[in-house]
Amino acid sequence: MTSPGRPPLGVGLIGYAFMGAAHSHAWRTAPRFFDLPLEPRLAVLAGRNRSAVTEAAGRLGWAATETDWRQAIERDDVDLVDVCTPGDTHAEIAIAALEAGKHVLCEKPLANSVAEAEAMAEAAAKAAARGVRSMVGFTYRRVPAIGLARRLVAEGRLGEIRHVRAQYLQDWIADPAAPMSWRLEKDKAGSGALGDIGAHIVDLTQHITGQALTGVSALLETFVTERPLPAETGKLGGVGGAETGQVTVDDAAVFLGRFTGGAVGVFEATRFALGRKNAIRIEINGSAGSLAFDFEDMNVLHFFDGSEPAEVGGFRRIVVTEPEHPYVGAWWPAGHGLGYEHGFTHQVVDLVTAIGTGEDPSPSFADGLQIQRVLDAVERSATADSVWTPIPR
Ligand code: SOE
Repeated sequence: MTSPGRPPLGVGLIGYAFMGAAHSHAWRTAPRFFDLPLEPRLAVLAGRNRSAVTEAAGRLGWAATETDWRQAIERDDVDLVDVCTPGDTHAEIAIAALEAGKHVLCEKPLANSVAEAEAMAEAAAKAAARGVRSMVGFTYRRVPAIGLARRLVAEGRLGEIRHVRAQYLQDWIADPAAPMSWRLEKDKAGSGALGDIGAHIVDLTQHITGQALTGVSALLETFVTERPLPAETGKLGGVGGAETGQVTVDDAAVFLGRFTGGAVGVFEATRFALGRKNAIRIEINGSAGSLAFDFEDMNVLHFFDGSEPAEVGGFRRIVVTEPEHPYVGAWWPAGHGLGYEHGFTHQVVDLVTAIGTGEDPSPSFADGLQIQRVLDAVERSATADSVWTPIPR
């Protein structure tokens, strides 16, 4: 439902690749399905290449373009800056926007280092005192089945949480001929599978359980250290040319963790799980029940209720498409299902609602900083000799 009578919220989006397209869709769609306190306006799209940003703005529905993000932030028709650039520019753009009094949505992971994330969280706290809001884009929190999982844990249906098992599995660089991308350069991305997709399962498991990780023991691996430079730029993947470049990030991250409530966790993030395209698998076992989720079947949550008699007990396959489920009431009749893009739309809904009602959105930059500290601890653990115990031959 569009709400033209509502006060406008001018949005400036920085970046127009994969995430920029997903965010554009969300900004356009959210007010058409949800009753928002403010009316998002797709004011300006910013990117360095004039012809590419002009083409993207036309395709994605933006009213104007800028080739310098600073100009976008300064515009009077921009109230909120949405940062969809590689991680090495998050801190500079987000802090400048907050200081200019603009609300900020920043893609995950929040930054490329703890120091940057600390500066961002500090800027966000100062801005919040002036009513300027900020949020980090851990969109999978907004998948209805994940919302239901969190609700079941909060209601005590799982009892005391003992095991957390989480995997984020992709395969888009499993082929050594897959070309270089900014996601494989430490300077630009901060880390590899760890920050790009591992950050999501850190956020999701903490969000569902309501517990924070207190420590980790990790290993990181880079399977392919040199790749062809891209012959053409694409979304993910693309075609490689004759020249090669160095991969400077991890291809896979594997770690153990402990949670504040006493649960133990096992985490795995890789872009080498051949055949797995975007599998986010989470299983949680508590003293009273268990739940399991896989993003490749994202409209389903498996729930085991330990109080049921053994003869009829078993994992229940809940199809999370009922109007009672988080976010679902605004969409289609039961059974019709949602997709990847809906998480981004729900993110816009929650952010605009928080801004309109004067509340701090979640996950905050402080939450993003906490996750950055987990990523940093994983990297430090993986390089510390003490965590690896060789087996004598
Ligand atoms: C690439 O691995 C990527 O686009 C991540 O950066 C996103 O966060 C995830 O949603 C899909 O995969």
